Amino acid sequence: MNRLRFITTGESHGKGILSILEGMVAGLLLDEDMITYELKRRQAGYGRGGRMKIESDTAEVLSGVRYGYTIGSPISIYIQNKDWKNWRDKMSVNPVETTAEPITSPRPGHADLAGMIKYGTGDTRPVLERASARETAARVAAGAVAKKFLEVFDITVHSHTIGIGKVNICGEIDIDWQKVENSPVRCADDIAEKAMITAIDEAKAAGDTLGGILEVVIYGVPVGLGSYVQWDRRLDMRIAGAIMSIQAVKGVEIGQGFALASMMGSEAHDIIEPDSQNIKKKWSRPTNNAGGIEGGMTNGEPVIIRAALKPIATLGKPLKSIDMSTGDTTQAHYERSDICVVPAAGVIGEAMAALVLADAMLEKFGGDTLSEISDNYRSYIWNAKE
Ligand code: EPS
Repeated sequence: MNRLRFITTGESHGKGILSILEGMVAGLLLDEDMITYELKRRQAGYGRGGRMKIESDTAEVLSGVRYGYTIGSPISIYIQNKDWKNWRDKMSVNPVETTAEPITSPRPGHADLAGMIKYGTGDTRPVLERASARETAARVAAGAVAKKFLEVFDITVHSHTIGIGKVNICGEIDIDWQKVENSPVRCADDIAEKAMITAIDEAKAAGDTLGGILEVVIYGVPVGLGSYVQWDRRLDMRIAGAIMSIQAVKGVEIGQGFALASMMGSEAHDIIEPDSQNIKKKWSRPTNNAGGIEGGMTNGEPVIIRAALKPIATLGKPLKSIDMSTGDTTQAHYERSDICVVPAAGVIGEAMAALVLADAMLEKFGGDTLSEISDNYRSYIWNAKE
């Protein structure tokens, strides 16, 4: 990212996780409850394991905010791991007399195997603790700040579930975002929702797991964020990288993505029509196959991002693996896990997309205070109308 930077720290069963976001303007209204609200959204979702009954993620802002407003310095947000009390010995920072048995049978599809070799651990525990999607709570915390910032410019970020396993929503549906928020699988299609829940129940009963597809939709994005002038300024590349970095994501599309490959040019591209009714701009686009991005820049249409998640790598009926200490065939390691995390991944996708868009807004409109960037934004929008 060019103007914003953020990193996360923490292990899944350590004391807690921390997010540090730097580059946010001063003067943004922000409090802990706003961030906690997003954390709760990430924790919900049908298909989660026992861990979510233990955790009740709450944001504690350690720095960067005073009297309810950002002050321009790094914003650090701490989220306590309630489960830590059960892991004090296994995850002790200080040396202990009796260390935990090493876990030596890597799970296919997980970071276990490569991580053990790369970091020379001889044990998957240190690997899985950080590779865990628990880390995404810290991303959502940083993303909550980015979402709050975007809201000032009437940019809103949503997500919904398009598919879980083999169940997909039927074609184009008018998305009722409130309904999505109330759905246990974050799906606005009633029929698909029921089938998704059944699919999760069946996977659980079979000791198996499920992936799926989520979609992030962003409204109110101004024309011209990102640029075509250099590969690393292209906004679609920046969005794709950020979304791909989410644990278990194996594919990312913008707009119609892969489906565009089999269309004729005449059906793929979104025609431009005059629009005299629209006071903000002179044109309209009856379709949005491009997903709001053309030439690496936003084109003023909603930005639409899809991500495909592979099924969780921890299976109740573990897959074949080897014991890395002996080389003998064995079963992969199993410990408590989720069955399906597609609904949660939607909220994480929102956070990552919001961070990239906030960065692109800061890059385009600059400034160190909210009023400075707002002035620049207004002047651009005003001039673009002429
Ligand atoms: C995860 C395994 C499960 C998930 C966890 C990610 O945790 P545990 O091993 O404690 O049962 O619930 O996700 C979270 C804790 C979370 O907050 O999303 C894994 O192995 O990646």
